[in-house]
Amino acid sequence: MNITVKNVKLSNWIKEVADLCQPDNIHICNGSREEYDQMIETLLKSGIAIPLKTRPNSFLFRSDPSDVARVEDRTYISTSSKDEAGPTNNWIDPVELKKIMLDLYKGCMKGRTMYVIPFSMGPIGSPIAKIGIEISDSPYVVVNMHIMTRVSSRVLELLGTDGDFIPCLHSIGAPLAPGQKDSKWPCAPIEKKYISHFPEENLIWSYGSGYGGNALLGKKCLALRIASAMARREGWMAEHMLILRLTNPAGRQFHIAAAFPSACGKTNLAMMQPSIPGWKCECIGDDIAWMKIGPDGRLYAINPENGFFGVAPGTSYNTNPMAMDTLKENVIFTNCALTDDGDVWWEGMDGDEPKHAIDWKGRDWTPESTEEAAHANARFTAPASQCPVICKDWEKQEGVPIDIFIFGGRRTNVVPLVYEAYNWDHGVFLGATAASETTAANIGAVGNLRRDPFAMKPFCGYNMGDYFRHWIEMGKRLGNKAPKIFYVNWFRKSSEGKFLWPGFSDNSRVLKWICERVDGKANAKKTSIGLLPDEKNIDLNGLNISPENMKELMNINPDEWKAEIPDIEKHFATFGKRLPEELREQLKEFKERLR
Ligand code: GTP
Ligand code: SPV
Ligand code: MN
Repeated sequence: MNITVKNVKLSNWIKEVADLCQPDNIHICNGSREEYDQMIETLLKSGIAIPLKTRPNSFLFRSDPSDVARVEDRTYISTSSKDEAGPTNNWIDPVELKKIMLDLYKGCMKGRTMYVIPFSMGPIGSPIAKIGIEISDSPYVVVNMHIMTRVSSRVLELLGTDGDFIPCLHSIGAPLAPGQKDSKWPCAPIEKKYISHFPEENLIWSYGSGYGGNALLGKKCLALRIASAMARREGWMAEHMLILRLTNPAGRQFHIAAAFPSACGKTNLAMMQPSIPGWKCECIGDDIAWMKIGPDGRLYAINPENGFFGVAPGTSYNTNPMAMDTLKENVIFTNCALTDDGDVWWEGMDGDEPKHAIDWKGRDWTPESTEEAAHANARFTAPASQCPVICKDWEKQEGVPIDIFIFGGRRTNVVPLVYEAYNWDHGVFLGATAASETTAANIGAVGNLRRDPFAMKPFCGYNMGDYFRHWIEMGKRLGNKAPKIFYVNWFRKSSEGKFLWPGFSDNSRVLKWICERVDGKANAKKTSIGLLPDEKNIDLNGLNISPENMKELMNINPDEWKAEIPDIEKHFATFGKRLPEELREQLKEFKERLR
């Protein structure tokens, strides 16, 4: 195969991978509309993509039932010493892991085309953007990368002959023998899946899965795991955070970055339309924030992505109208149900359930069916530019100045609707001890409470103890310009198992209190866990919520919090000497306040 690319490192790498994986063809992607259309055409012909009648240029894909989410158990941070990866990551020695994976990669692209995808995380050419090249044998990955990142031949031009990039090697791990019929969603069995990161050499190797964060390597692999390790070396931050701009009735802008674990409400909050009059919310990003200290000493955030890979179930005009309006055209849907009139459907969509549909496994479905029509981790891939409330500054090179950090998660009980950290170090303590119930965004049990510090447990590319230290140090550098830190929980339930808080657009009521705190206009009371609003401080105008519910939402039960302590101690102990002294001190003070 005669492939010419100017960049020496890239040209050598392409040759090396081709020799190893032995594809039938090589295709260098240019990111054009024609290329996208052509790929879709091929996917349609083979019956892998299903065209939707009601949404122009939109298609449904169904994955293999074994390949429906990220695989944290098969995700590795491969540093030369285990200690560098830390207690929250899976680790295999890089030499050993590479040996295992080289064996798997050998001939793995036989019968397939190898796509070389040049992409930029962040606007092309921006000083904070990072260039990646993904090599993949999945056309589904190519079309998704087109939406989620900036794929362009301009990226190759920018690289020149000697520019550097992050190599991201991906194979679905399903070579085809001559004449062998392909399956609709080829992938490798779970024990052969590896999502591997070599942060010491900025390298990503993924094998065996075609789904989401396992395969679209610009997202979690590059923009979080590799980027977080780079960020710590270089003094910036790569976080699992949405970014939004909230404007109050007086016209003052607040920029908020919020970290919630997977499937815990980032996309919804990022596009939220306030239910309180006069407040305006605009979306800058829904999943990842890269932040640097600017010349004025404040922290500036950019969204390195180009699209949304959002959770479909639960998305409706009622809950997230701006997402629904984003999904009218040019969308890839994965593992949603197909209605008889050729549209997608999922649980929680507006209106009545369809009387009949084809479920995500391709079987007939009716409301009487015992299984869900759409998989709980069914997703949409849509261009960010299509969001009606995308902020005009969302691609601004210097980013937006962050005023507020919010941490949170899914807690059925214990954790109140909102509280404020006493100071930066206390805020870092709240982030470091955050716990949340697991969701369908990862393969594994759902609803299990686990510590998910800063919503980064699955995404931190180095020792989490050092990551805590990095947060402490960023606070020192930011000084009085540091964002204020808050903690929220939209998911507290009553004893009958119903959500106590309406959530969604009404979360604006909580954000309003947060902004007023930052503005020095709202009161708060000191409690053992942090600063809580007085009940009358949360604007409940026009909201039909009982005083009992509000009371329960704000309730702090000291016994329940005391019961958290042993688990926090156990969690902290896993970091040994790497746990910053400041956090040990915070835990001590917390225990004293609880006494
Ligand atoms: P990832 O893309 O996996 O990182 O998820 P995410 O954090 O962006 O979560 P997303 O906004 O997609 O929400 C996940 C699920 O939680 C959806 O089913 C939402 O409908 C639901 N959800 C989001 N916000 C709220 C809320 O305020 N209240 C309630 N009850 N549910 C919510
Ligand atoms: C998440 O799980 O946090 C996601 C989806 O945003 S994935 O891209 O699969 O990681
Ligand atoms: Mn996410």
